[in-house]
Amino acid sequence: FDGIDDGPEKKYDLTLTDKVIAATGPNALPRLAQIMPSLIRHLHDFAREVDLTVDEWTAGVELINECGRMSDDKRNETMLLCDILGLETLVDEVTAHMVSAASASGASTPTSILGPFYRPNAPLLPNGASIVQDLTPSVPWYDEAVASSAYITGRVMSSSNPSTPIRNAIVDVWHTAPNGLYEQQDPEQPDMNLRGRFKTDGDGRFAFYCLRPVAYPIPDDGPAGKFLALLDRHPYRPGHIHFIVSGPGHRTLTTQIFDDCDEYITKDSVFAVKDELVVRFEPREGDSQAQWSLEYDFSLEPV
Ligand code: MBD
Ligand code: FE
Repeated sequence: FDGIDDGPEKKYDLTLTDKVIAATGPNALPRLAQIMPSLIRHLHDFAREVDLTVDEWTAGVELINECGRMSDDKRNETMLLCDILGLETLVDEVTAHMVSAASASGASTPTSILGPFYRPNAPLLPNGASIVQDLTPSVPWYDEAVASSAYITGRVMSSSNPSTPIRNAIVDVWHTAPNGLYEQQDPEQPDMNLRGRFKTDGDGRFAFYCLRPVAYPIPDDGPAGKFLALLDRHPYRPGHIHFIVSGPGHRTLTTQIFDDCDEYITKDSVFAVKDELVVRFEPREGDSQAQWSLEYDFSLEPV
């Protein structure tokens, strides 16, 4: 942006930055000794570049403090702050780049971010079961106007050449209710609602019932949401379903799939959409349990 003509180097004394970097001792944790000079340099350059004031710096500190105060095992506000700044997606991209550079096998399913709402130990269910724990249309979290049910099946494959099915892979899945809330955000939902783990059969196949995901706003009642509003940004994510897919001898895949009909598909507030992860739900005939179906295969990297 304009207003800065002669670059930060000329305007401010750089010896402070050098001093802070040089203060690291010889017994520092090696990875920290490697990365901190860069972090310090970028932080200092940032503050110089924008002429950061004490009030602005204090506001930043307070934002991070508020995020920490609000976080517990049900809500990770600091992660949400990283997400709206694109940092979780960037770190995912950097990691994927390192992995693919080291790999000799075929293309595996792209990763996407974990997000703040994963819970381990979702119920282990038989293939063909539903992760919807109570489909009575009277439950408060079920909005009949937007809810529709879906059957999702697919195979977990190895990206080895030739590609082979992985048996006993675990497909760990979670998504929001039609009211836009994950089960742990919503006292009305049963514990572990819309979460489940499925084990693949000998053909690498899994299958389950769920709901077709809807677009929803990330929690905007906290500091991350306030910050979005100050940036004049909307809080919506396109409808998505989260997965962690793991299989013996393979790299565990954290990813999400996205509904191609969603109006937010090109404007995800946390920047997690990738083309290969965009899916189309097809109308499902002759199944009283589901109006939509989706076939989606995952491809895991051998380790
Ligand atoms: C979500 O539901 C989510 O998946 C991510 C990555 C960030 C905020 C809310
Ligand atoms: Fe999510």
